[in-house]
Parts: sequence; C-alpha cells; structure tokens
Amino acid sequence: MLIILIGIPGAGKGTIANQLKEKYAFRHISTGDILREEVASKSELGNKVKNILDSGELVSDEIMIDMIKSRLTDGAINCILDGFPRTKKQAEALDKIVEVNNVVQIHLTDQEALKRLLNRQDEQGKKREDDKESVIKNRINLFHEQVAPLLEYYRKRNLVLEINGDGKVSEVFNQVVKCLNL
Ligand code: B4P
Repeated sequence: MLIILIGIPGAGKGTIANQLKEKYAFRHISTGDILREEVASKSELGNKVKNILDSGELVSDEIMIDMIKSRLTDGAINCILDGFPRTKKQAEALDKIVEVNNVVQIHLTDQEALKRLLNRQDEQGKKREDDKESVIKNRINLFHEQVAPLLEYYRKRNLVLEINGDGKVSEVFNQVVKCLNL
C-alpha cells in the first residue's frame, strides 16, 4: 500500500506519518526531512537548496523527482509519501514509477497552521529556519497556488480521502486509520 499525505504546511503530515510508521511499520519518506538532512550535512544538494528552503519556496521538480525515483527503486510496499508530490508535474512523474491508490488530504485552516508552526520546535527546543512568520505565510500561499491544483488531479480519479486535521493527534490519527481501513 502506498499512502500520499497532502495538507498545508503544519497540517500534521509528518506527525501522522510518524504514528503510522510506529503502529503499522510503514516506511516513511519525508521529502522535507531528506532536504533538511542534506542541508545539515552541507552536501552539494544541501548547499543548492538551502536558500530555497529558508525562503519557503519549492525545490525544483527535477530535483524532487530524482530524489523520489532513487528511493522507490524497490516499489512502494507499505510506504508513506509525506510532502511528495507537491506539484502536478511531480504527480505525473510518480504515476510512471508506482501505482497511486490512497491520497489523504489533511484539512486545517491557515490560521491554525500558522499558530502551530510558530510554536513548532524540535526536541532540543530549536526552531526551523522556515518557521518564521513571513516564510510560513509564503509556504501557505504556495500551497494554495501550487499544491491545491494537484488535488484536482487526484480527485478526478476519486483517490482523495479527506480528513479534518483540527483535533487531538490521536483523533486525527483515528480518522486516517478508519478511512484507509487499516
Ligand atoms: P515539509 O517538511 O513537508 O514540512 P511541513 O509541511 O511544514 O510540515 P507538516 O505538515 O509535516 O507538519 P508537522 O507534522 O510537522 O516541507 C518543508 C519544505 O521542504 C517546503 O517548504 C519546501 O521548500 C521543501 N519541499 C519538501 N517537499 C517538496 C516537494 N515535493 N517539492 C518541492 N519542495 C519540497 O506539524 C506541524 C506542527 O504542528 C508540529 O509542531 C506538530 O507537533 C503540530 N501538530 C501536528 N498535529 C497536531 C494536532 N493534531 N494538534 C496540535 N498540533 C499538532
């Protein structure tokens, strides 16, 4: 089973993916995490995308498609894609690699997402470079401009399962489990 999680920044994609990984041993592929690791290790790719990430813009489709291709060489058995695809071009490329059958859209208002991301910090209490108010707003706007049309692409094929992301993590998780019949 391949699960694609889509939602505005802060909707809780990473949080839900981690729970699915823990409870059902899914493989979790987060393009945001992979990019941040590249930046932290100062790799060639990391240096190339650092400014893009810090400004909240999207990394190019070419880079992202190559990244996913190289991670799905064995197919996508019990795999969660968190943060990919983000554009129609990425979705079209994914269709050529695997069969897409479960797209979960986590709904959250812009205001609630902004509030969550302004409060987000890692275990060491450190904030992400892209969790500054102006950058968050840019990321949310980009979602409405670029990611929302991608949902149409999947809706036409009746693949989108919609859940409400505004609730306790356990409540959101239970909705995901139910809609996917896990
Ligand atoms: P991502 O890493 O995908 O980050 P995100 O959208 O900010 O976070 P997510 O929705 O996973 O929220 P989370 O669970 O953390 O992207 C970062 C950047 O990478 C992008 O801006 C872009 O530049 C680049 N990128 C990645 N993929 C790309 C692609 N395919 N193409 C181009 N560029 C790409 O939750 C947020 C906060 O809310 C957390 O603090 C969490 O604890 C809290 N939270 C979660 N659920 C909650 C709940 N139910 N109640 C209360 N709080 C909750």
